[in-house]
Amino acid sequence: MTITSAQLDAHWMPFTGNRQFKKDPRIMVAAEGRYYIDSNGRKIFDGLSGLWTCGLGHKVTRINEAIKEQVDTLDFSPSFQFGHFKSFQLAELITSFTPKGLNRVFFTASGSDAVETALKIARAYWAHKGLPSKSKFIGRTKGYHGVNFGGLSVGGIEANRKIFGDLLPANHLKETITSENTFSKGQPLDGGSLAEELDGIILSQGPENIAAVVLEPLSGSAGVIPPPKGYLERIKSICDKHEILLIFDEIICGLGRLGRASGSEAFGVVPDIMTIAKQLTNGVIPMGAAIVKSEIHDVFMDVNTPNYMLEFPHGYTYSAHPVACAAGIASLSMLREEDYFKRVRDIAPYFESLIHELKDFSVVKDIRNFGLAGGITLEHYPSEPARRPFEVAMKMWEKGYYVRYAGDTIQIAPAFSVQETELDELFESLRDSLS
Ligand code: PXG
Repeated sequence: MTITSAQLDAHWMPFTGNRQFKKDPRIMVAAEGRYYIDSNGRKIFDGLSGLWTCGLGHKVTRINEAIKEQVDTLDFSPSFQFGHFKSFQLAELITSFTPKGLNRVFFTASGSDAVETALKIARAYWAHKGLPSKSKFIGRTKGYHGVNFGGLSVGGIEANRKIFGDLLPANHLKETITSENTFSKGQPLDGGSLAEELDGIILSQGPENIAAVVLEPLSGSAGVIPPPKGYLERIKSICDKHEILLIFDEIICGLGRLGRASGSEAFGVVPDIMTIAKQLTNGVIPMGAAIVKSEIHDVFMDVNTPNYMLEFPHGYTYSAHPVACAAGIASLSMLREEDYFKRVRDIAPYFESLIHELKDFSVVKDIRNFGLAGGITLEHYPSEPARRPFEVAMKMWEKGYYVRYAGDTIQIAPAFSVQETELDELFESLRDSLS
């Protein structure tokens, strides 16, 4: 099969240099296990598990069978006012992966929707508690929380925000990469005290005006930035002191990438609200969720209105889509039954040792890793930070590797079943591409 120029013109691609892509398209036609096949019949190693989605690999029989059975049984069910069994099964299953206390699941259609849902729950929670002025948010520089207006507001990647005009009121903590903690393996020892800045921001804005702090426990899209030791613990205690909710955006961190069920578990800090997506269905069908503590949920239910009235005027046509639920149940069941979190923890030290061997290249300015996630910051060409990662990723593509290039970083996040020999070859190719 080929692609025509009219077809290329018709599709405006997301987060893509469309002009470059359409001159030299990179088209996937099939996928199995840890590999894609491209339109030239080449086998391509999937170095980012799709888009951090497919930790279980591609063409997973159990997930595909569940989907086929679901479309043949109940292909769609109205998400409002009527239910189907699988959403309740999946919700209960999700709560067996989340920290104790986070046990009410609101389904969404994507990660961005999950973030918007979490922000709306936070504001509405305070309004129900008689504190409607608690409406501002605090995010972090380099944070990524999707592309809708709320997520953009708390997000801290300037390039994603600047052309879209007024956003929600939000302040941003500093990023946690410092000159002292570059090339850290896992959680940096330096930088935990950066969390103290939160206290000052809260006092300057007034705690009575702040709904929530929103963070990725480990920043993913910004290039894999693990939290310094002690950082998240301090953030949590400052939030508690000022009665501000803590939202962990676990869309990349959750469900195995860090070798645990969540970033919360990996780093030992429990938020009030958590968002997940991506690995929830192994990326096969779009789905996200916001999971909240029952105390938060109960405030919504504890209202003096007739019980047929809505408690939370929010939801998506595709919330808890039955086909996504079927994929989610299969995906989560496999993660648990086949002990993939342990598999990630077992291979992570090998991944860590290989990625840090790239330190000797003069263009490599920092390397960060945790679990099966790695980020490499490359030296900028003058005023062109994104060019070198693009060039390196294109060399990798020529060699049969898909790795992600974003901002001034290369990101690597292979499937949970990745073999040591595959990592050897991937990093060997990366060494060649950096030379
Ligand atoms: N929050 C986080 C932490 C994410 O990583 C979203 C929200 C938004 O999810 P949706 O499903 O609306 O895209 C994400 C998505 C990358 C990359 O390579 C990361 C994402 C999306 C695309 C690329 O880093 N993360």
